Amino acid sequence: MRKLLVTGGAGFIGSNFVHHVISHSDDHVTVLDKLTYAGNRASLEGLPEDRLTFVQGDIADAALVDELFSAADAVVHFAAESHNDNSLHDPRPFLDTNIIGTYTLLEAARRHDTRLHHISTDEVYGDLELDDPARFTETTPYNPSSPYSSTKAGSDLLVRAWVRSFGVRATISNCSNNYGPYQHVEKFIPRQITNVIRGVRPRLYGKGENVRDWIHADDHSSAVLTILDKGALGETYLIGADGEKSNKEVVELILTTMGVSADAYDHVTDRAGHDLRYAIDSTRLRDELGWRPAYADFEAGIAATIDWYRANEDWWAPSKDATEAFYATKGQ
Ligand code: NAD
Ligand code: TDX
Repeated sequence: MRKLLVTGGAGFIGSNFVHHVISHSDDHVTVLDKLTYAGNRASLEGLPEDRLTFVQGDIADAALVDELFSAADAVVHFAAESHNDNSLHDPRPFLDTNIIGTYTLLEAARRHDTRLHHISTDEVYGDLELDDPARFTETTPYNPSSPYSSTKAGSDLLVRAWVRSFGVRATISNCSNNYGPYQHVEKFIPRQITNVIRGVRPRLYGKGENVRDWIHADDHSSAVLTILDKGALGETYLIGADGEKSNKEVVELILTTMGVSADAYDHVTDRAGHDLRYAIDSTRLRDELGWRPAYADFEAGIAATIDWYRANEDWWAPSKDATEAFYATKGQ
């Protein structure tokens, strides 16, 4: 039985990964999570008590991190400040968690020679033109646009340096946009679904032409477990499921799936520095490690996600008003 430490395990993707690991392995999981506004203990409910230990704390707390690393066989690092719009408003927590927090984990991995998998994003590569046939690969140069993506890029570069200079046994994955249950209502898809549930028109930034490459969070989790088990140390793997859609297409799909007219949305102030298009080429992960996504049907995945938000208002309602109050101050 492997002892896994999962940082950020009360967040959207981290909690999905904890559920995935507990149902697909014998591993014991310890979650280290600060429970910021984005963390929710309820996302881990229903798991067997003998398989999961929850520790509330900060990944930048070196003493706590050292103690937890001394008891772990491997660490999967999801904890981050994750929302671009917040990073444009107040970048500081992004530096503290994404840079200093990752540095703190790397130093502990070095001391204890602990296997570490670092979770990152396709946003480190910047953006692509709408008509560019190219997609991001493991060799695309870094070119981040926002305070969020630049701190994620910085954290990736720290991991690479600790691998090369200190021999830390780490891998990195850069994934595209995730969707599914338990995603915070600040993010695009749950924001629009919960708006429609409340009778509010969805809000599209700018013209809505921006393209994101959507993957179900379950597929992200299966890819991360594959890389943890079979990935080559020191290497980077891109995770994606060929899910490119414009924001306009996604909003129209949400509206029609929820029985509302496809044009019942508003255009609002665009995001500053808004990346135009992301697209992932995940050939390496598929060819070298044999990973395949399970969700081929985006429409079905969105319909199931809508059903989940309809059935779980208790989970998201406490965050909704504060989130919308923040957006209102930005004209969004
Ligand atoms: P999230 O915001 O839903 O969750 C982040 C979690 O980290 C929360 O539980 C929060 O409490 C915790 N946390 C924040 N600061 C912490 C700290 N200092 N110490 C300990 N815990 C802390 O984020 P998410 O969408 O689940 O993203 C998880 C990871 O995946 C991030 O590293 C993000 O960059 C990456 N990622 C996300 C997406 C996406 O579409 N959401 C895509 C690619 C990569
Ligand atoms: O109300 C909205 N209207 C809108 O048009 C919101 C919240 C967003 N958008 C647009 C902005 C983006 O083009 O939708 C797209 C998706 O926005 P977000 O959900 O904020 O995601 P994004 O900025 O693409 O980043 C996400 O994917 C990569 C995650 O939040 C990151 O953590 C991850 O690294």
